[in-house]
Amino acid sequence: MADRAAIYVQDDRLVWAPATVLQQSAGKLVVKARRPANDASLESCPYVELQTEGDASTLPQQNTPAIVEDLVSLDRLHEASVLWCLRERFFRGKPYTRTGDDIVVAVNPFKWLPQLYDAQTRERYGEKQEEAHAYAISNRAFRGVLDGRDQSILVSGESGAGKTETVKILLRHLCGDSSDVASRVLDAAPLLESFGNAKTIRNDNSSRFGKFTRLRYDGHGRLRGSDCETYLLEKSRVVAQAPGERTYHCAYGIPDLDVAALHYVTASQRGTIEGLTDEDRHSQAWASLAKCGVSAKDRDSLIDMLKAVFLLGDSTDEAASLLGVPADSLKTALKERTVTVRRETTIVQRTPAERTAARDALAKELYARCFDWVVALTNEATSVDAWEASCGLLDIFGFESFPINRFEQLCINYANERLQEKFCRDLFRSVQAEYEDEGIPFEPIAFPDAAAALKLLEGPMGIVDVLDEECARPGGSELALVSKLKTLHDDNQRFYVPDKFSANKFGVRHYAEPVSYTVDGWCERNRDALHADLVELMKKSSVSSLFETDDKRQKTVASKFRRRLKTLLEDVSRTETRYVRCVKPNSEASSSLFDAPSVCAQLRCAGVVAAVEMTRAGYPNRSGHAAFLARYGRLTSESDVESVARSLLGERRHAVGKTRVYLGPGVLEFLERLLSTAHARSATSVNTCARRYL
Ligand code: AD9
Ligand code: MG
Repeated sequence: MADRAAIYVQDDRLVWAPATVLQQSAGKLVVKARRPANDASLESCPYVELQTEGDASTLPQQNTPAIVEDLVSLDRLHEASVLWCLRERFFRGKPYTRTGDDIVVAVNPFKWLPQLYDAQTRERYGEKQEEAHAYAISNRAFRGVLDGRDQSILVSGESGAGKTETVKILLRHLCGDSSDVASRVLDAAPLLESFGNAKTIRNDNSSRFGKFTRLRYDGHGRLRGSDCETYLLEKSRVVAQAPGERTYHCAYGIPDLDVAALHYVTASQRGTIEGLTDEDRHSQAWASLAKCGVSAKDRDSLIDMLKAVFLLGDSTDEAASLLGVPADSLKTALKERTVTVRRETTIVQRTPAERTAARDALAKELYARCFDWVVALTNEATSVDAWEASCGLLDIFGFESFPINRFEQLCINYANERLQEKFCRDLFRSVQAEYEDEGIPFEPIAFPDAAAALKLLEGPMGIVDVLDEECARPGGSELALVSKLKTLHDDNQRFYVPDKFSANKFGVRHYAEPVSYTVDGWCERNRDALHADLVELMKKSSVSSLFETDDKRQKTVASKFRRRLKTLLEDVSRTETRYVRCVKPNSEASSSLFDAPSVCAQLRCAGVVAAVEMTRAGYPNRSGHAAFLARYGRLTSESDVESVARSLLGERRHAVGKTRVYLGPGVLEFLERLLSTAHARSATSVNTCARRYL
């Protein structure tokens, strides 16, 4: 039977299920669909017979082979084949799949596969690239470093998809032998995790900040040091956590403090983590501090500061004493605020709610500065003045879309919009390069245009600008933000109004999907300013050094983020860039569940299918010369690939490259029809068949 009978049919659980056609007549299609037995979520019914309407030739066809190391080598390319390939690899303990040389898709295996990461495997990827692996990416980056070219690897994916673990895997590979520098660089990771990670409902070890680590090498490819930048630490977690979540890991290891009994942490009292105990995590973190060269004195100050942060919710007196300020001064600064209008100073009493807010703001700010301090300490411990080439590793929050999306989601999605634009640009270039290598004409391909989205987000009078304006304007408000955006961006196709009746919402059509944002509290989140009285008090405290550089006219969160994102992208654009797209196979952290609808949605968000489609824009199918000749050569009397293609395809869209034959839309199906007709009428001359279809 010809292959065209092997297709994918739509399926609720699998999204696409492989099926074979049993019968096809007058718009009716009977297929036998396979229900794979390896998936714990599916009942053990290996085959089902389905009857649907439609035509088998319009459904995605299966590939031979269906399981490949490189998605680009699938001869029939569509979402179904990508999904099926990733799924089968997941169940075979192969979490990595390539998309060309510079993109790896990593499906979180949710169990440690030691054979994938042993010294032998690491070595192997040092010499030649075999199976798809994260090491193939780090290896290529390292080769670039050896040639003196700066590199970066951008790791993305949703929460729990495995970004942080992947970055650690890459880091270990890139750090090479166990030198002193390497161990200092590697020790910094658990330390930052202790201060910046926490248990959330999605991930027991969720990073609540973005991180860009640059490894610095000398001219011989020897690691010399590193440098780390962090983005948008989630401060709100310090004072409250959602049910089932916990505060930052480090809080549970503060000596002499029963953190679970405190006001700021009680919500998550029962939130324990399986696996690493808090003691383990803590002994590691404090040990890393010492290894990073932090003095006992600095360590004690850090502990006092952390204690003060978490005690603020319960005992202002104790917090004040730990911070080295008089308790009365702290109480006053929380109770009252000084307002200066036209050089006249008055004291305004805060309402009880405002007092709580001021106290929480102080706790959050102190924690954020503790975190920055830890980052600075690790940077000092690994800093280096001179280097020949760098390799940057970005572990950044993936695209987010929840039932309610707030300011944080806007920032995250804004970052993803920029990164996606870079991803598409790089991809475009790689497609162009492939066509050049193959010696076939490059025709411009559809390129998702991010300009309108970026204009809306970061352009003049875009969301960031208007939000800043509302934050600066006396009487500015979130409702005014929405109404101004409606007026200013009415004609931008990336902007939309999700709900005519809610004045506190606006929508952005992101590259992944439209997201409706709820603006309540955005002005405060964006200003994120500690009142001047509290800043002044902190400048007199034992942690004054952390407040020295405070600028009164501090920038807003959104505009700071815009500036830093711009710098990040400028830095990255000066490097050779590779990508790891992490995918979460299920929300239960199970190594035997593959939630196809969710994976499919993630692939869309990560632009994986779009990437493969773009690679194939002009020519959706391709085949190596030998495979093409072996399959279709018998349909003609010709023997070389060009003549076979010309005689079978005539004017139909195709191109013969140096190593591959590229086929335009519908051309593969046409060839397959020729083949099956030839089979059916093996007695008839093939040329007659060909003429019938031409
Ligand atoms: V978040 O956005 O910070 O919430 P990440 O960083 O994407 O998220 P993380 O790397 O923390 O996810 O991975 C989540 C969990 O998946 C880990 O704690 C591991 O238990 C598991 N994981 C991830 N990658 C691997 C792997 N390569 N092998 C085994 C893994 N387990
Ligand atoms: Mg993480």
